[in-house]
Amino acid sequence: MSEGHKSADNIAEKILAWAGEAGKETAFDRAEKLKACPVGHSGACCKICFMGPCRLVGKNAETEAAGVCGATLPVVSTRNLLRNVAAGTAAHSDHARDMAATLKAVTTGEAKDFQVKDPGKVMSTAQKLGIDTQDKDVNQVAGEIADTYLSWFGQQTGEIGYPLSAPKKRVELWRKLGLIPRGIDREVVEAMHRTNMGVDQDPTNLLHQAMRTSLADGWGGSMIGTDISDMMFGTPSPIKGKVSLGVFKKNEVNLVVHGHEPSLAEMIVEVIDEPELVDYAKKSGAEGINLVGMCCTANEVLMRHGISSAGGFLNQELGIMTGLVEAMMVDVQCIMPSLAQAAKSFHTKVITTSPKGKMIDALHIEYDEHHAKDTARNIVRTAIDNYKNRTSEGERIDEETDVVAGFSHEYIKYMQGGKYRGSFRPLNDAIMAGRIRGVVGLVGCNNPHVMQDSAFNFLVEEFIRNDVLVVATGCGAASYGKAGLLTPETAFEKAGPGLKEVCEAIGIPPILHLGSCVDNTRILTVATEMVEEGGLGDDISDLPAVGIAPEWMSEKALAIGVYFVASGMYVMFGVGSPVAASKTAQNLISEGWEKAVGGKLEFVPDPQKILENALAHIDKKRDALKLKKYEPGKFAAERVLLDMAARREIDKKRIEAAKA
Ligand code: MSK
Repeated sequence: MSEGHKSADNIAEKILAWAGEAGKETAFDRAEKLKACPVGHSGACCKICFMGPCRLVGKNAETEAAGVCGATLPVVSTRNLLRNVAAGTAAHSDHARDMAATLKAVTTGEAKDFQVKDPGKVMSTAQKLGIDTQDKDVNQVAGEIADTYLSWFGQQTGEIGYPLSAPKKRVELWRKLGLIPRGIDREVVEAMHRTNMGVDQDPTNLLHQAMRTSLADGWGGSMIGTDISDMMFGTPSPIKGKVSLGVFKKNEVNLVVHGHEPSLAEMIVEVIDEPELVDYAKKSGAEGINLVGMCCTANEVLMRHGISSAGGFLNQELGIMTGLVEAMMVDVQCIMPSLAQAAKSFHTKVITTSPKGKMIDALHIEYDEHHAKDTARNIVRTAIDNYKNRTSEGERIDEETDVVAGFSHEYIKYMQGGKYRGSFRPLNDAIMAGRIRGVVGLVGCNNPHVMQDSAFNFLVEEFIRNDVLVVATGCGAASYGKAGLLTPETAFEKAGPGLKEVCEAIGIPPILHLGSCVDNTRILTVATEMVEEGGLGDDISDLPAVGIAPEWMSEKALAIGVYFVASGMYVMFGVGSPVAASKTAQNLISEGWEKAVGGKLEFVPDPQKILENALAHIDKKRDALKLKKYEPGKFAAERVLLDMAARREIDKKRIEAAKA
């Protein structure tokens, strides 16, 4: 961490300075005080049974019995990693299960406050799932989709459906290796069983299950979560918004929606402008009600409604420390347990809403999809009632940054060819010609052991300067937003000549905000479409593309990283490695996985090294595809804008492919 600075987010820095003077503690302070235990941090601690915890630190732990039971270090570290991946998969997939239950309840009329807002997405999803839509209305089809999804959780044998939409070669490889998940819950449960004391003792076998479990996330739970959100709340398209800790309004009731599942937040968006609630706020002395997002719920409501975001994971305590937050509604995942404590010195009410996520000292208003708007109104009123309790305590900064978000994969395709001829051809052509060097998914969490946003912002600027298109999700996307990098104008100043030219021609910024952490699956879909468009190989592993999570902290991030690897991608994580203690484990997830599935996972704490590795990998993939060597400003051929004949040719090929 650079001396004296905890964050590259200027407003966060100012609030942290105020908190330091006011004696308020944050995760940034606790991260400095609580040095991580080096044994656990490096994956050498086993606490699976009560003969331990065992520290596998002996000089021969790599090869000889080192735990009381005789476990070696590679067994313990890969077992820990598998458990992490299972937990991350469980989180995303349980989110998806709730969404599927809500979708089903919408179609049966039991969740009257919701509707299916994107019938087009329902029909395209049905087509992807092989559901017959003839003579059926949208509701009926959506009901069958929900049934299909719900069946995938408890499925015991066979294959869940979404992985089959990956490129053909990838599906064949997965089949050959037995990696297609049999059922989402089954893979998580089996991961827990295998890592129980005395079951799977083979690091390669444990890591095989890590890949299969992660695929139940990326091509299962997370993909379901994204698709249902699009069906029910609308598929995102570019929209303007603001991201910053300065988005709270001094004369209005500030209500924050924080967490991950978008259903209740969507209901709050729907009721927030109801005249009775606005009048109620005015009667309470406020000028209005200001809805603000935090973390991934922020990404969901920003992408669909342009609701302002207060930033990512590490901004949650700082939001409260502005003293301007009347209520912070939370649901599941990435909610700091410190929130209710932090809120105690202010007037903020922390409101938990999920029966799965309660917090001592928080107010609990349980969300029920059957009475969703009533729950939402209750929460808004609770925030309004609390306005009168606001004091002058806190650090308030007026500063907002404009962003453009909302790049669903459907929109990315649309913007390259229009409604009827959406295509990935222009992007593929630009990569083939060397205008765009490659694509990087620069995603993931913040971690107070890294100066907040510093690795993200360094890397994103370097990538676009090097003509690499960046796709972003989660807290990474919030980081670029706060830094002013998500507007086409600002980023165009920083993009390399080829990327700039393509972005101007297509009308996109060089950093595309794709959504929340479940929306990383949009990147899988984009990668699949790029492969299927032709010219960049026949598998995801052929693409000049890299996945990076430079400031990661969550088990969900590990599940995401592993599903990208299993899908054929080179993935790098910053911060440090959870298997650092074991050379064998490190080799198995890098060289071992690369040999097996074409993707590899590496932990590279130095952002400069991440950059070098990523560019070298992109260039290596370009060479393998026999593409023109990337040289800034020198392109292989004149730019070919799609004329009608070219578009017809693409359509013809697509129709032929569909018939085949
Ligand atoms: S919120 S999982 S800190 S991206 Fe999705 Fe951010 Fe990571 Fe949570």
